[in-house]
Amino acid sequence: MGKKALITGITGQDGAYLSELLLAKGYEVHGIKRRSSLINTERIDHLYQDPHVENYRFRLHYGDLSDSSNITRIIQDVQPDEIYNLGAMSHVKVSFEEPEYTANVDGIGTLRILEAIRLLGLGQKTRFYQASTSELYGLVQEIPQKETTPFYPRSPYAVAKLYAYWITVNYREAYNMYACNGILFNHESPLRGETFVTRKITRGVARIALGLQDRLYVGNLDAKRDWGHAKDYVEAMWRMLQQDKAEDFVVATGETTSVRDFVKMAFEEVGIIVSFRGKGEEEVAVVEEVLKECAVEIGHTVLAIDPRYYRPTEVDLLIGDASKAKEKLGWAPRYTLSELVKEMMEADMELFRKDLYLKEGGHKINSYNE
Ligand code: NDP
Ligand code: GDR
Repeated sequence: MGKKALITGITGQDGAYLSELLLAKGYEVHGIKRRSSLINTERIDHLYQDPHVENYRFRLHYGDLSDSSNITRIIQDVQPDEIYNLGAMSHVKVSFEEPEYTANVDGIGTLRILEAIRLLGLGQKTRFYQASTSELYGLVQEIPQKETTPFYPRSPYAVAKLYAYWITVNYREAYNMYACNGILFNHESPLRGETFVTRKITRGVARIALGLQDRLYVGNLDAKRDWGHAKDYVEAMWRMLQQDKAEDFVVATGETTSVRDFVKMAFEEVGIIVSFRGKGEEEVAVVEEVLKECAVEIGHTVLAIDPRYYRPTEVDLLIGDASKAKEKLGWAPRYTLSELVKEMMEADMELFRKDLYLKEGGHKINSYNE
């Protein structure tokens, strides 16, 4: 019999990649999905299995991290060997608009799972992974950031995740549970949510190159992030739960890049060379050269600032030191940033070529790009 895993946030970016990984390893995978008025399983639809077939190993349960009786019942039914708590209101900017909800789901939601494991008497059976984040480091205290770097959260999201981090440590120490935090730095992919900056950029650039959009509006171009590929990062999550002893680990590439440079790289992928002009809110990106056939002209402004995307408090610089993960988990990233950008751009070009085809056929296409 393979192991059983329960994943919260299975419909998200990491949930999809982790499900693929665990199914390939022979796990029975259970996931919690929220009821939604629209179908929200697009990222995992390829994993769907007919529940009537034999050896049915991928199961979804309706649930929500704000509902403790629901969480407890699912854990009781599934009796998982491993729980990966990936569910969260994961958008930093949105957390300033929904701080209380974010605290409930991202902070107390973690407690709800830990308490369920404890009260159901699964403390010595079920291993627990908490999706902690580099956002905990917030205001720069040390460069690069590692497991011992002090935390200084800068958003309601990060403060909620700080609670989740410490309650995980506390349950490990108080009840001798196998519970650990993966302090993951930003990780992206073609499955990344459309409103996070990398995906917003690759979508916007693809649409501009195809003539579906005139200009992209973003916020702070100076922010620097340590961006890796989500596929590499879910492998680290799994490895964290296979050790003799539960510990917390930083997972990062060790390289940092500004949002501005990410923009440049994305445009370069489609043969558009841009230069940045002006400062602050007046900064724009203008086309300098066009190396491949596409729908823009030299001198055109393809990107401008919209201060609406600024955050009340920003995290300026993240760069992680994953030496501990390398040493104890044997983990290292396989993707470079260039490979990541290339994969994301190819996927978004493919996606929007379909829109172009529809538009040329006289159909209305969606232009939403927040
Ligand atoms: P996504 O935003 O892509 O996915 C979040 C998941 O959580 C979705 O499945 C979402 O469901 C679910 N969810 C949201 N609210 C609730 C709720 N109230 N109850 C149950 N489930 C809920 O995030 P990622 O996959 O990128 O990230 C996974 C986790 O890792 C998150 O906890 C995130 O905070 C954390 N993290 C992410 C990093 C990254 O760079 N990606 C870095 C470090 C940490 P629905 O589809 O219905 O919205
Ligand atoms: P982040 O990711 O806040 O690091 O959280 P995001 O991609 O949203 O922002 C990264 C940086 O880009 C700047 N930025 C913009 N961001 C967005 N979303 N939209 C814009 O238009 C824009 N312009 C500039 C931001 O100000 C920021 O500095 C992600 C999430 O996945 C969290 O759940 C996770 O914990 C952390 O990564 C690690």
